[in-house]
Amino acid sequence: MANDGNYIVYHGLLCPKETHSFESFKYAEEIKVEDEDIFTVTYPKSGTTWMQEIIPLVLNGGDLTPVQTIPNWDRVPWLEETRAALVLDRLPSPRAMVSHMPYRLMPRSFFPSKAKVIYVTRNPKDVMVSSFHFHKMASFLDDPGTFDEFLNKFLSGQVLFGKWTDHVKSWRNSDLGDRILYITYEEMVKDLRGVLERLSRFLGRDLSEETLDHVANHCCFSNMKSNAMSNYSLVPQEIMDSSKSPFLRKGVAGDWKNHFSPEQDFKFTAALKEEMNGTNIKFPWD
Ligand code: PPS
Repeated sequence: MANDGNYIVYHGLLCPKETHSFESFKYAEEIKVEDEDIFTVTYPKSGTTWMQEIIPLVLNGGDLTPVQTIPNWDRVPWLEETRAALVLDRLPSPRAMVSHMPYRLMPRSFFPSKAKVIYVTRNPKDVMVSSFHFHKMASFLDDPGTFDEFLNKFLSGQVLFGKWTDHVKSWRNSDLGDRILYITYEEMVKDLRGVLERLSRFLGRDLSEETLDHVANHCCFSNMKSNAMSNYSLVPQEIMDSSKSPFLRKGVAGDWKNHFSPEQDFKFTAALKEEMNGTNIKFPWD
């Protein structure tokens, strides 16, 4: 592990010092994972906050109390962040957590456990766009530079949690069998109700039609954007400045088309195709 300005480097991955420390990674490595634990794992900017809203509602039959009273970072905390040590032990069972960890860096006791994983993937072009705007509003991250400069950093993995392709391959190739459910952000945008049905089956919750409608309605972009427990407005402006770019920014699939030039699109597509070559992993945007 090393220090690099705003970041610490953990197993070659850049992570913000604002929220991560060497101790927090050690804590994550050593936590005792329970069989009932539920991890939502994402590469940054792929739908983490959305799942922090959805999972508690699916688990508790649509009761809005936690999502209206507990900030998302304490409601469904990050496994690897410094707050984990303060809040994980106080979570109700089953514990729901989020993580940006690649598969190999999950807690040691995760592998032999029966804990479940929901892995959310998003079109990497939209991930990059979302991340570019996030770097402009978050004072604890380096300035992203120009869009072209940031694109080069993204492709070379000099961004938070490393290369998108490494992250996705690590989880897509995991041997977790029916312990893992794969979802895409794009499916959530297109058919949140259908995703909720899959999720509730996966988590062993039998939700009524009314409850599914109620959860889908609560978790739409506009409702989450106005929920102070989920929109990061509780974070001081000097740390996250929503006047530069709101955290819940656009919430759509395909915004990359408003940012990429044809040359950038060509370069990005070619680089990813090469890295994903031979994996048989297919996505709705391919
Ligand atoms: S982070 O920093 O890794 O936790 O970010 P993450 O939450 O994974 O990703 C942020 C993007 O998810 C969008 N988002 C949503 N989209 C649609 N509907 C809902 N309800 C929703 N909630 C969060 C958020 O707007 C970010 O995407 P962009 O493209 O920047 O809008």
